[in-house]
Amino acid sequence: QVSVPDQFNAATAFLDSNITEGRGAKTAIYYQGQAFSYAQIAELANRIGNGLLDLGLDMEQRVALILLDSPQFAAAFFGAIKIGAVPIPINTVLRPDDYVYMLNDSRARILLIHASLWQNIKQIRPQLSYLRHVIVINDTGISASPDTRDFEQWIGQASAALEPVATSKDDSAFWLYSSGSTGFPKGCIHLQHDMVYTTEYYAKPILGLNENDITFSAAKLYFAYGLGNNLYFPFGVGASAVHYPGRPLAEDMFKTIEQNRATIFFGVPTLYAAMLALPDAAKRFDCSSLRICVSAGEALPADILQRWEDAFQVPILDGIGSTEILHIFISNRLGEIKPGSTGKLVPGYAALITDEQNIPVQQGDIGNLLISGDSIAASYWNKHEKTKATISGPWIHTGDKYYQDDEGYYWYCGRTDDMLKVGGQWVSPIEVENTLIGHPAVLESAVVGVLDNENLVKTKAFVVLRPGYSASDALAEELKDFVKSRIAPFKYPRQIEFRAELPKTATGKIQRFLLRGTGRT
Ligand code: 3SK
Repeated sequence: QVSVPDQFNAATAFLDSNITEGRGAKTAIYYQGQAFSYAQIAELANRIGNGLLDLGLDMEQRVALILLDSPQFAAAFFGAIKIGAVPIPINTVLRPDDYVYMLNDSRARILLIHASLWQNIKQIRPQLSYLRHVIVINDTGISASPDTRDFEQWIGQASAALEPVATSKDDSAFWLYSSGSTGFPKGCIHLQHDMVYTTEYYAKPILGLNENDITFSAAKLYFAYGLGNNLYFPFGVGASAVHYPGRPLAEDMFKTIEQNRATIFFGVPTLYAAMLALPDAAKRFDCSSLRICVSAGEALPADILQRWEDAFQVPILDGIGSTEILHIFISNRLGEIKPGSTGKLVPGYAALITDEQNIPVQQGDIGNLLISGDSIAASYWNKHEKTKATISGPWIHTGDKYYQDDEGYYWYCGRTDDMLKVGGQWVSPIEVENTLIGHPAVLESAVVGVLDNENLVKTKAFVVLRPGYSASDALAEELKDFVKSRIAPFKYPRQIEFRAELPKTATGKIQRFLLRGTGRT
């Protein structure tokens, strides 16, 4: 049983404990050929915490982090928590409108941002009603605006000594934004004790994570998945993490594993497929340091798992987590992998599979998956109705359809809403449709998920053109670029099919299920 004392500060437990337990000189983070010790990260966290206090940030006030994976990210996250403020790691590849929403919804007072991302925010700065200070981490030589502060100067003026604030185990620690099929993203409020729960129940027993490990996560730290994989899990056991600030391209992943002798690699199915597609990867790259790989974000097809194991002799543990639950709650285990299944319940969590009346179904029948466990977000910020619809008592509706087989393994069967997981990231078909309709050639569209040759979900748009426009490959490419330029680029439809009309019910509702079967590439 995991027990967290009433007075508890997660920065003390996950960062400073490494100093008090004698690991100050140990490498906490490998970053671009350099090693940063726990003592260096702890000192940087203290300076950032003091810098935030100097700017007047109070307990519970939010500080937004639009940062690349880096030692500064780690230090900013824990430095904020140490003073009882609330860091919000935010996706670095969103569109300006998304940032306006999240920064205003959260009322973040301070923003820490990497210089390469500042251009996105600069243009919307006048719309950010609550933001008081912007601190730019500038290792690029790009000169920041006069209305921002330089990170190095700012921390240079701050003290390196900082006592943690006496937060309670149930104080807010950090937020993460989660997106749904409709409406705005929802700020999930995670509490000081949540990271302890996922570390004790998933990272230690399922992954056997220990201080000899070197973690490397392709999933970025601003995702719940990456935050655990590559920050608070390794810090929670005194291991080392490899932070990679760039795009997770297949070849670079292999090189990073090889150069840093990573022992655990965390990816998503699309990336594993891309890594397998590199010719002679197993001969060209030395992955012998890996003892385990992990996949989440979308269901891992059995074929990808098998091919990976054959090529690299390392198992992939597939699991499912959510931003709301913070990390993986159903997972395969070493020596007990059932290819194609999500695995069994992680200790510390309970599951229910129910019908539309909320009555548990018979084992083997498909239903809606509910989970209980003490890492679930306390609520959605400022979204009372959404909170009530999602969290009831100890249970949270995951929005996933599952069945459990007679050996206790869970099998993913799709979503209860229309949301799609593409390359490990949520895509709302409705948002893509609403974007396409903004193009002058588009009369109407329907976006669905279709399986590619690797059994991975890709978005496909069926488009009816306005009179005067004719279908062509060039127009299809133009529509893809149009979507990329309007919403986060990863949401663009990978295939576009022009149709004279879309299948509809008598009342005019698009029959998406008739389109879903028509996409395999
Ligand atoms: O996408 C997932 O399966 C996941 C895994 C761990 C943590 C968070 C998420 C969303």
